[in-house]
Amino acid sequence: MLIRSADSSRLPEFEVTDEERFRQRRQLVKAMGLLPVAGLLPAGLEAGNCALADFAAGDIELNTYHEITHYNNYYEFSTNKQAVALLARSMPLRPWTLEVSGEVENPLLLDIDTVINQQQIVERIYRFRCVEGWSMVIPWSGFQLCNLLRRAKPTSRAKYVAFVSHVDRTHMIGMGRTALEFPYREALRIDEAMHPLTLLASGIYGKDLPPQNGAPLRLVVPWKYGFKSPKAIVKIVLYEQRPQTSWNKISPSEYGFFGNVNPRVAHPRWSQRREVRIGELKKSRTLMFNGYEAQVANLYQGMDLKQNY
Ligand SMILES: Nc1nc2c(c(=O)[nH]1)N[C@H]1C(S)=C(S)[C@@H](COP(=O)(O)O)O[C@H]1N2
Ligand SMILES: [Mo]
Repeated sequence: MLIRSADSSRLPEFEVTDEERFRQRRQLVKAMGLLPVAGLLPAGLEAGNCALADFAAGDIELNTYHEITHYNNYYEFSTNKQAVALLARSMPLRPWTLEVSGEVENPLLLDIDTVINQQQIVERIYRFRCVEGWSMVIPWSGFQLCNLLRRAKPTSRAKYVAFVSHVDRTHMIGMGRTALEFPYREALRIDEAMHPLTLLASGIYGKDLPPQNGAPLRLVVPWKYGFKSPKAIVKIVLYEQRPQTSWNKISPSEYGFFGNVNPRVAHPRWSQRREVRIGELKKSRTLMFNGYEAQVANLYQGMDLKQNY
């Protein structure tokens, strides 16, 4: 669908694209029959060594820009979702370096704008599901994590990919007020990290990612609960052994390492059968792997999916 080069993402016309025009353009693209309803492009479409996922979520209504940017989980600032946007507003986002290290042949230490500008920027409309029982549909822009990892050349020992979020003690005024330890840490198994749906997002609605959503760069893994998508990433480290992750460390029975969306496995506080789409009144059914079962179920063959891993 709407695959743009890094350069075209800087076109002024794209910068001024507002929400309504974004929606209209999407309708147009759909009418022209360019949007596949669901699924990956046929195998063989490769970007370097990374399979390219040209994925569209189908005919689902997008959440508004305002909804996406004013209902946020970002505990470094606050546990109050409505307060995060205001609190995160003044955090400095440049200069910013991104490190890729650990079990790699070619460690990287890159300026964030270099990273983003060198990548093929894609647009992905993904469902997003928080373990607390709410969900949204978000038009991200970003690039496939696989492309960046390939540049760093993972060694044969690399089995896990860990992510470390930024810490700014001056601006992140919520850090002392939760049981969570900071920096916020998350991790994926390497095959999950290399999966074509796994995105490093640098924008929503075609605009730069706002601070409250994890600027300048955050992970998006659409078949997992939201806590698996760390914001404001400064380090990506590859390991042979499974690294510790923030939520799993404080409550493994509530936050399994895998964190795959699964309506059949209840969280101790929240049944996961249904979800509230932000902006809607009626609850809807939660889908296995958040609706991405066809794309990702093969990653978990042989695992008992009734377990909260
Ligand atoms: N650094 C950091 N990343 C984070 C969190 C956080 O508190 N700190 N919260 C997670 C949780 S629980 C969710 S649901 C999503 C929320 O993303 P959003 O605010 O863009 O919707 O961010 C995830 N990433
Ligand atoms: Mo969440």
